[in-house]
Amino acid sequence: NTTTKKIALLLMLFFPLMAFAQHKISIIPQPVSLQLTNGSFVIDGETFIRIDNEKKELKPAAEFLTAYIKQVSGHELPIKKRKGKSIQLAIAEIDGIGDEGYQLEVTPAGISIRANTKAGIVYGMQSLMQTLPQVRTNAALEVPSMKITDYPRFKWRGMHLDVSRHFFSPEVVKQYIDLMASYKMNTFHWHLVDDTGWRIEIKKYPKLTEVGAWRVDQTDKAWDSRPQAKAGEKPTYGGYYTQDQIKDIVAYAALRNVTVVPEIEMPGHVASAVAAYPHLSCAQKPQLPLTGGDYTDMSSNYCPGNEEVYTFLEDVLDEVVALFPSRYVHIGGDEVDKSGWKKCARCQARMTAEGLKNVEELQSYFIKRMERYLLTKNRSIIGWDEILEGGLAPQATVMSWRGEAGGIEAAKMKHNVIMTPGNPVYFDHYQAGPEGEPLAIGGFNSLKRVYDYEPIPKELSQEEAGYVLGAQANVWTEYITTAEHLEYMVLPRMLALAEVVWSPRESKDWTSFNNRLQRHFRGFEQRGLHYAPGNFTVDI
Ligand code: TNX
Repeated sequence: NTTTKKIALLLMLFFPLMAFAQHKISIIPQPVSLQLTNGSFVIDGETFIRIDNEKKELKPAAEFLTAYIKQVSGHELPIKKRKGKSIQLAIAEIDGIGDEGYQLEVTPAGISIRANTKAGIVYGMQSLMQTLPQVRTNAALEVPSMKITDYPRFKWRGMHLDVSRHFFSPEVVKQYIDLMASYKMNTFHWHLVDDTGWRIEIKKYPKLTEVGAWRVDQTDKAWDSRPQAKAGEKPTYGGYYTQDQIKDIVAYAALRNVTVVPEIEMPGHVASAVAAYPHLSCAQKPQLPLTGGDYTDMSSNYCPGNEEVYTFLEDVLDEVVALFPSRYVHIGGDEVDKSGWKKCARCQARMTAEGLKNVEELQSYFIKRMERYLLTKNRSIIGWDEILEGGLAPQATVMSWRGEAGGIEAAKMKHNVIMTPGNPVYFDHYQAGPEGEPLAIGGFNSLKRVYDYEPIPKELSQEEAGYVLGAQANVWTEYITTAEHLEYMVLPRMLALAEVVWSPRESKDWTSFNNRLQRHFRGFEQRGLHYAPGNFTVDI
């Protein structure tokens, strides 16, 4: 009948329009609520950024937005106080959006971003920037009218980067932080120490970087087997960050609401430190140059029986906390081969003196001592889930990497937990293939598996679930040799994780995510970013 026909006709007209409008707004992570309204606002040479005078704290945020708009349009928007055709940034008191939420409203008269904090303002800007072109254009910057109310599900939205197995320059680290920030990831876990390289300048112990940052062994299985490796080209094994470079990176991250959490590994994975200062290990070998590869034997761990080790680490941590304002310092604790400690007379003496029954308790003694020291500096420790063995330090946060079991155990003990299970959030694992993919450590974490990840395990009660601060992807770089390769491993999987940790659980929708992803892929192409393009919905 005619009514049905009319409805069908209306729907036919309406749906393509809706699809078009939705396509223009492809924000990742999906906002809590997004309503499209009528009309649009055009940012042009007349537009200015409006902030109230007394809110000086918003000036850096305003400048950040100005720089972006200038980059994509050439328009240099002035920052003013008055009303008019503007993008207004305002700190307000808004219920229900917490300290990272924001409201973004676009009408034909102007744009406003309101939030309780600077962090929220910056996230509102990130959402706005996702609706704008990604590269320089002469087209009008037209933003559809809409109203967004948005806030995160988890407070720890992390990305880790191992800069020890391969070194990445400060520029690459900044670009990594930039990418994180565009997707509202807020914690950068910087793995600065491992066997293959000590990457942070410590003024009191210059050999850490003079010796410990430079490998002499230049063979590299991962690099040499890369089909794309060109003759004569070599990845960067050596290097470190000066304290000035670190301060600069920490400030760069802070402007984007990214907290940098340093990881200073101990008591294992420290062949680099031991190469520089051999008296720190039980073996007490003479100084040797640092070779490549991972070590787990007694000559590459700190000696928990030697008092000088604690003095050394306290000195190192003094310099570390002066550089990083983060409340947390990650002190590692993973994969220590403790068999050497059984053969070490000083370790045995320490165990007797402290009444420790086994080497697990010796490691726990070590970690607890470091926690006590950091607490005097008002810092809390995070450790990999091995720190549960032999007794968990009283206030430690546990990073659960060998699956979720450690995290579940810690949450039940009322300790904070960050979920980083190897499956599915290790981004050093394959995302497709393995045929045609760059050589990676085993494991298969497809985009879909990352998207389907749920950080709250079923085993936890509602109260226990409250101890799960959030989730994080870890990016180990044994096989990741260049900045391009790093981009490829992280894009687009980081976008899936961003939606896991930011968007409401009920609103997760794989099809919608894939549709929105297309616009981001175009942006990556325009910006020359490497990404894994496939639609890897088929698991192997
Ligand atoms: C385990 S995850 C490690 C790293 C390796 C990684 C490779 C963790 C705490 N330790 O040292 O790089 O596997 O996937």
